[in-house]
Amino acid sequence: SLLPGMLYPRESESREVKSLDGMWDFVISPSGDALKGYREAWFADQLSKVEKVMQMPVPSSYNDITTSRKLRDHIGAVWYQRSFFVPSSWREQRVFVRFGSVNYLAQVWINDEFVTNHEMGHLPFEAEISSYLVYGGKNRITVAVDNTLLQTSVPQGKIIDTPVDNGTTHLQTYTFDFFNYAGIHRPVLLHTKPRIYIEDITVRTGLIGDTGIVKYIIQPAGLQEHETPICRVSILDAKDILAVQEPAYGFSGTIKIPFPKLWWPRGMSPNPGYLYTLKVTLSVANDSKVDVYRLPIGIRTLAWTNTSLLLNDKPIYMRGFGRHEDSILRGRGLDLVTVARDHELLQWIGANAYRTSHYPYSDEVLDIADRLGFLIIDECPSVDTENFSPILLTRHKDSLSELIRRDKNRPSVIMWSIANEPRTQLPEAGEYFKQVAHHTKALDPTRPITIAMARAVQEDKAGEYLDVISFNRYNAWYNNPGRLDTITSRVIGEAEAWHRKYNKPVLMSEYGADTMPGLHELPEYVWSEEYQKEVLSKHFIAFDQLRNEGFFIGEFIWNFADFRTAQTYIRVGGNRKGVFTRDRQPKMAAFHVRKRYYFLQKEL
Ligand code: GCB
Repeated sequence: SLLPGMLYPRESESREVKSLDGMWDFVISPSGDALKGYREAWFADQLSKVEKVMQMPVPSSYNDITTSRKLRDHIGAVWYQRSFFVPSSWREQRVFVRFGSVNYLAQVWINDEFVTNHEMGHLPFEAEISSYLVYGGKNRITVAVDNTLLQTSVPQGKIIDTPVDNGTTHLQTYTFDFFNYAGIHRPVLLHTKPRIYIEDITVRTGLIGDTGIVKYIIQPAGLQEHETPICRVSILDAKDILAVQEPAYGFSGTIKIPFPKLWWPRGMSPNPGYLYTLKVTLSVANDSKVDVYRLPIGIRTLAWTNTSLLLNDKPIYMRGFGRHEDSILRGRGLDLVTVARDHELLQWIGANAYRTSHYPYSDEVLDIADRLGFLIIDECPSVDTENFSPILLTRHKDSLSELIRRDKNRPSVIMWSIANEPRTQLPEAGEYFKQVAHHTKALDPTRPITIAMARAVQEDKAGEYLDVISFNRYNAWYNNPGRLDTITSRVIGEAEAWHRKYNKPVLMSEYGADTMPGLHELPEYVWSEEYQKEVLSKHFIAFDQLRNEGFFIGEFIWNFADFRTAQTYIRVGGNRKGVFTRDRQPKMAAFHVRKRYYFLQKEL
């Protein structure tokens, strides 16, 4: 890939990590004068000297923390700033700053200097800042964050002028069904690397007979032409014991592990999610500094046919959810308590899979998925894609380049979702998705690709470029609300039609019903807990029949938990299709889903 590496900052004997999370100074740029901060160069001095600042926690979305409607619904730039100290000893190192995610546009200054910018939420970026720092002294970091979505951003939105009581105002509109939370959403980490360092690692694993195969490629950085590097790679098991006695040498190579412990998903092994550690050591002759990086890896194979997805040569059936990174007050900000609770609930309910709808989830979330053995459909941030243009195509491809660069080594990631509910009926959609698909395949031929489809089978123009067909459909909700008697035959009919048209494996990536916890009614009536349970049940009947037909590979309820959306009269505090509430307690249907998911686990 043409992008530099994006290895997660991990401490080692050669690397230090220092978190900049915590309270930052925060200012909203005035709505009448969006450029004020830039004009007055707010980054060039202490923000609190020129503006009235408030304290804003990082990581978090800024929207739901205060009582201000203006801040919740703000469009345009906000400014974050804090100070930090850098020890003198770091002068011998390279220093980087890494943002896990800033939504949507970020510009970063260190002291008076502009150091980097990044467009797109939910994906990390970093910059070397060695030459901007004061060593053994105080430094300042300033970040301007702009949440504006346009027709050329990923995802797309529109800014419209609209009349209000005292004139007109700009309004951000978007068609996707989740609140456009903004801010510094994931950790901000300072980290050091030696002068010569390991920039990237790519690992592919396989199995030949009883031998595990680990192929690796190391990308070094900082080497001078006359220097002779020594790159040494070894593999440790989960107990930190060498899995193979002899290390491998060189920037690329193959390591063979006899009788490896394979990475299995939940339910297919008593010990799912087994991880080894790939330990890489890089040094050069006559330089005492050695860089060390430890990457968790899982040994597994992945293959697919026109009817199934095979992990370690066994067909897999996925039972899970579409989810969101969303929680009360924090919005889309990384919250480890919520992350831990979600994975407890996913285990309690017997799920083995989820889709990172509708954007890449944090490194921290995927670390848990790797470790617990969840199967992940990893989705890029393109949702409701329309008005296809060359610039949109470029950004869309960029989103996949950045996603694959970040997640390529993860055993849990078994599929790339290159879009959610794009307008695939449009004539331009065919060529557009052909290009996105080719781009994705060129970056990673080892995983199948899919789109969560919303349009009708007959009119679709994108399916031929995919490996797996996923479809979202709301029978007895948006289509025929209240008509539970329409679900089973329609789901079966649609899944069969997709398979007939494209001869590829099919899964249902969304289905469900909005449900107010505590609302009960018999016979079942829309929005009641009984109705949600029955909608799911009718789908289960369809899935059981489809599984006998041999091409159906997974069922994903929409949604794991209730989540916040833009304000509209079809949403009560947000989307209520969760099987769990927004504060992560079960609705009635959760117990019902649990019975099915455990039954499926036993059967497989
Ligand atoms: C969909 C979308 C999802 C929505 C869901 C709904 O098809 O993919 O983002 O939240 O429907 O509940 O309307």
